[in-house]
Amino acid sequence: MGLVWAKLWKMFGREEYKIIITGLDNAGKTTILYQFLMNEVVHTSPTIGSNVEEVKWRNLHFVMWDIGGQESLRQAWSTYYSGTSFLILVVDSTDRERLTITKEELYKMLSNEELKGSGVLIFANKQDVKGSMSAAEISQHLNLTSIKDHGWHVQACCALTGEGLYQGLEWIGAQTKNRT
Ligand code: G3D
Repeated sequence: MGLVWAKLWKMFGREEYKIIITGLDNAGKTTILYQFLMNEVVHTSPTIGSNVEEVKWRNLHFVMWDIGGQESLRQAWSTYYSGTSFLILVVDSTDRERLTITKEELYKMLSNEELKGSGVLIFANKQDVKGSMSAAEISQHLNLTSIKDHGWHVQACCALTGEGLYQGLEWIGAQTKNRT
């Protein structure tokens, strides 16, 4: 992963990027974040709310939290949206039952003015589990083709092995190039 990051570092250039990592609890967000940051010294900001974690690595600023199940805190989350370049939505591809909640939350976020212009990367995680939904299935359930006002990309991955994660970040890297 160190090499991966060296490549990404070049890809992202010198500009600062804020990346929100979100998804339901148990989707694999923490595993993904720590796969990205493995072997790297990172600066973790003190947690502001009990469900929000912030990590800074070079010019990347990650904000991570769970969506769903925490209605009372949800209003405060939009305060973290400001200045977000990319939204990473992590989906547990084995969790068919809660995909509807994920969908609702995704569209709620996309309709937020502060996230206007942010690119959306959807990780279809846990592809190693037999019977999990494919990236295409998740894309269909989430009706991603209806999203016209945000760039989006769906990527199959397995956070445990790291498979697919780099391809997802490559898409983000390419998007940053398109913007400049
Ligand atoms: P969260 O931060 O979104 O809540 P976590 O999710 O990163 O804590 O992961 C929740 C559980 O899913 C963890 O298992 C983790 O190991 C597992 N997990 C994450 N990614 C994958 C994956 O790609 N494949 C499989 N099979 N499991 C994954 P535990 O048992 O520690 O709760």
